[in-house]
Amino acid sequence: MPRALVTGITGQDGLYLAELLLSKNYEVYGLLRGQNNPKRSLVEEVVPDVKLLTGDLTDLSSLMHAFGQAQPDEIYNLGAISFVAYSWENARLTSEVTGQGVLNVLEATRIWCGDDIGKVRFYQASSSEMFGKVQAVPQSETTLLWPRSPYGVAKVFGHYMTINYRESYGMHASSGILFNHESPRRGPEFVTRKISQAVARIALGLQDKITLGNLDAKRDWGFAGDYVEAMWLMLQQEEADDYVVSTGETHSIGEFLDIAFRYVNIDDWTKYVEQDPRFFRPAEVDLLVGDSTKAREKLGWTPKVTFAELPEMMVEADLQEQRVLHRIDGN
Ligand code: NDP
Ligand code: GDR
Repeated sequence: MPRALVTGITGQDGLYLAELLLSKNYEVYGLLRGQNNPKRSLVEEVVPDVKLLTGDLTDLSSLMHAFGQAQPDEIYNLGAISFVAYSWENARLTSEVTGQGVLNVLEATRIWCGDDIGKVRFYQASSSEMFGKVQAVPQSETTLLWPRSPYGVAKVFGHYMTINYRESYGMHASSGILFNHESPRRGPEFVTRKISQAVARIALGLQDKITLGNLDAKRDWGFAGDYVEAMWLMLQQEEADDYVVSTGETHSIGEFLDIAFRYVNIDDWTKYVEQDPRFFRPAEVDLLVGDSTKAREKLGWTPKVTFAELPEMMVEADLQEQRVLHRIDGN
């Protein structure tokens, strides 16, 4: 039975990846931080077969201890401070967790492997935010990086450290440059979930409006369940490498709003949406669209959920959640 250790187990991707690995008969270990993590019960409910270990990306000795217990064949480093807006307010912390945290996991892997560097395969969750002020359209593995936030800068550090450990030590270390991916499990601070939750609540009469920032930004949005499959595929390859994972389509926040509101029979969303400078960013990433030819050709990966299905899936899930929360009859 192969063994996997997943950091960021409480996050959106951690849960989908754990489900995927368990379905493939892996023994899955998840790294949980904090002495009383409020998301422990969620993990226990969604993926009860995952074995939880405590540790923090900023604490090398806690990672070494987790490695000793999990004895992993594969390590998926998904843990990070992942909210871009928050990274300006907590730049140093972001650099320590999202940047240097990667170095800690790589170093723990190297030390734990000892003379047998080939015994572990490593995945790093890199990000399209590294392209920031894009230098080419669409963006591929060779596009020049130009991060626009402390989060993006920290991810660039982690990305190049991963490549460096591959080149320096011959480690099977791959970096997935994933474009935005969403789901009903997306944190409510991210724009898609903020919208789907608000649309559900507006439709049920629980909320009057939603306040957003820049509606013109364009993103290449896919479904998280599809994207974790690409992570797993990367670690099944003979050679470690870097891959862009994306749909190849780009859409504005406005288009996401169109579909989400239409799902609850509201054709004109303008009277429900306000903009507030609070939600604008000091430096914006205006347009992201990925070229995932390499992942499609080498990994045989392809996204299944379309852009149009994504807001509908998320609004539907939020309608159900809000109905349960507020004891509203669904009929
Ligand atoms: P989430 O924000 O949902 O999850 C982040 C995870 O990191 C949580 O489990 C969180 O734990 C954990 N974490 C935070 N700080 C620490 C720490 N100090 N030590 C250990 N763990 C920590 O992110 P996603 O699931 O959406 O993303 C997974 C990874 O992929 C992240 O690295 C993200 O940056 C990256 N990524 C995501 C994309 C996306 O569109 N979703 C696109 C490209 C990259 P806790 O719950 O305890 O806070
Ligand atoms: P992003 O996701 O920054 O792309 O990072 P987010 O959903 O936060 O923002 C997307 C775009 O929407 C605009 N926006 C708003 N964003 C939020 N959160 N809240 C608002 O009210 C709002 N109004 C407009 C933003 O300005 C931005 O342009 C995500 C994270 O998952 C990262 O960890 C990951 O690396 C990248 O995707 C790829």
